[in-house]
Amino acid sequence: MKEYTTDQIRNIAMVSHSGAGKTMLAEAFLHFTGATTRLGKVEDGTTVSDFEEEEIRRKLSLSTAILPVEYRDCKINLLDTPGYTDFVGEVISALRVADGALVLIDSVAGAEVGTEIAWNYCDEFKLPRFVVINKMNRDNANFAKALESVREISDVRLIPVQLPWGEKADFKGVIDLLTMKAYEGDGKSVKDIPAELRESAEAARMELIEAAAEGEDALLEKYLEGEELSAEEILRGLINVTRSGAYAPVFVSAGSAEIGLTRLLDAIIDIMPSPAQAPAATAEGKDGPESLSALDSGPLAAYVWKTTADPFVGKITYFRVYSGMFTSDSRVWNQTKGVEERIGTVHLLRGKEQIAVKVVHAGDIATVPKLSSTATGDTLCDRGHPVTFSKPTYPNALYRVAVMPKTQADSAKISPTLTRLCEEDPTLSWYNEPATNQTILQGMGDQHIDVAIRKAESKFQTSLNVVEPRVPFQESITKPGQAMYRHKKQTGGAGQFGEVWMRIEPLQDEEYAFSWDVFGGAVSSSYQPAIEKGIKSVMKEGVLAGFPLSKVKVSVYDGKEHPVDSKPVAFEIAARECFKLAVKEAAPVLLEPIYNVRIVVPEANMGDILGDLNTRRARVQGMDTEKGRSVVTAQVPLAEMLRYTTDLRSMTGGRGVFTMEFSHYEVVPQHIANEIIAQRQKELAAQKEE
Ligand SMILES: Nc1nc2c(ncn2[C@@H]2O[C@H](COP(=O)(O)OP(=O)(O)OP(=O)(O)O)[C@@H](O)[C@H]2O)c(=O)[nH]1
Ligand SMILES: [Mg+2]
Repeated sequence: MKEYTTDQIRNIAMVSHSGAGKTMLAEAFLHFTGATTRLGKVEDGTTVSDFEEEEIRRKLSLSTAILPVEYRDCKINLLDTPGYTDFVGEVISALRVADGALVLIDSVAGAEVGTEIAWNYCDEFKLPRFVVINKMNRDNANFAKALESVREISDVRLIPVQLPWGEKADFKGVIDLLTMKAYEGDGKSVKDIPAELRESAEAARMELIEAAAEGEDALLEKYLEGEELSAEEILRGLINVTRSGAYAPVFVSAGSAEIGLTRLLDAIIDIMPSPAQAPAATAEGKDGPESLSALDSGPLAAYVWKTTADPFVGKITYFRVYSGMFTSDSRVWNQTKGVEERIGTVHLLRGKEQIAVKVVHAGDIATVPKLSSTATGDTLCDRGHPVTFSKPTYPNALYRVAVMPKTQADSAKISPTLTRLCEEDPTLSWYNEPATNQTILQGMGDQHIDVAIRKAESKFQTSLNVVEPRVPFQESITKPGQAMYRHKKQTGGAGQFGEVWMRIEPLQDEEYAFSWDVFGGAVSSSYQPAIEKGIKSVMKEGVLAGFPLSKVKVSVYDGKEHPVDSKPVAFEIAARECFKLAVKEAAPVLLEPIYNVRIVVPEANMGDILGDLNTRRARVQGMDTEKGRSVVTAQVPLAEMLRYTTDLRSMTGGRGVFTMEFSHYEVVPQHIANEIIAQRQKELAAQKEE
């Protein structure tokens, strides 16, 4: 690949609902521009973008691929993101480093849930965007209807710069309103606009000019005075209104038929900003926020937006250079980690193909293998000019499973494997849940987890079984209690003696508090650590049903010791038993985690959703409508939400989405608590027998 400098680069993320044709359109661009000799197909697993084993198997994208399209002496770094909502983390990471976005719309389905999610993220990152009504060759393709459906979800005004030349099987090409020409097929053959389309094209061009005129005061004046705007002026106006986010220009295409390619590529190069034209990046410098322009001569500053781990290729770090030049065989400073990294050979990627380069110019996106400490979200820079870029916020996990090793050999690998998988993916995480003694893997949905489990197997040879996670219940007390316990073993051999008196009471915010209130030396304070150890072992294991105790204050206020037989272990046992008795006195209860849940569904589903929430012990907090969709906020016990991702999808045909985050712990209603306790005691008894 040729070397491209900042002005010749465009970083464009392709986003949409799953299946709108991003991967296929990118494939068409690559084929059209000669990067490939043959047009791959998603169905056959032969596209440049979907090269991972799981992508080929599932026939859809699971992670963002970089597809540089070389055209008109420029390089467009297309970031082909996955549309399936489980993989939204990939979309967020790509948008973080893009300077513009193509939002693809299936001409039959129109705007869908995934479109709206992607659209909102484009808003969040303030990205200029194009709307591409794609798959115009499909049987029920309808340009006008698809466009209208996007208007419904968009605060940005939409302005067609193209009209379809035919629809469905007759989709021949595009009518371009900037040049007022008809572009047949991929666009190489340029014709006059067919007579029957002239009138509608004229009308649409008037609207386009009006929108473009808004881009500059002088243009607007000229326009209002009835003067004609030149082609150059119209383009200039359009550039301004697009980059400011006032308008999103609309295009038409059919990737699989390679229709509508040239003028869309032209528009990306002409209208979308180069890294130098995009708003300067800001990073946190030594003396506060610092603005970094995409200049080769600036201090080095690069943001790591993606990391992949592979046992064969090793770790690959994806970065975007915001300022300065990134060179092979150099050293850079990782400001986030505070370490220096040795840089080997830097690569540009085209799908899975790695192209070694000596230098990456400001604004470009590239990769480097085998960095030891660098992770996604880190900033790489000059040691002498340290800066830190901000990391985007990723959604909280919605779906949890408990994972267990299939064999003994897997058991040793589980923790390093999970750690490496989670390093790759900011929306995937794992932890050991002490309350249930399970290893929890959490992500965005069942497919997300499924892909992770398969990767563990194929990439890291770690086989995992998946089970439904237990809810991390806790135990606590609701009133003060007290008890005494004497531990005495004084027959034969060395004796044991310890006696402890304690009072306990519920705490509000703190997990645990201890006070030593023994007066007159009834128990010497050297036994305090042993006594606390006894209490803490019960705090960990609970009294009711084996769940950890929380929010308890313990005061040890009396006891007795024996000059010879008292020893730490005796006091530890006494304290443990005494504490158990005190807890039983203090009206113990089971607590469960409650989550704040926000559900967004089509209005038609609202009744079903509320009815269903009722069966989940939810407390509905509010109902609202937002862009024609219903929003419900509620507090729901986690125990009732374990499979909500799947349930909501089936209730709404995939059109419902939700987010949830931990709120607090709350007492479990008695009849439910009884069931849980009985069940848990059975399990604990079974474990003991084993
Ligand atoms: N008729 C028609 N089908 C298309 C077109 N583009 C893509 N397809 C088909 O639509 C399906 C989805 O295409 P993809 O390119 O994988 O869509 P995507 O947007 O990348 O989907 P995700 O990776 O899941 O986000 C595939 O079966 C394609 O063959 C098109 O222009 N016309
Ligand atoms: Mg795809």
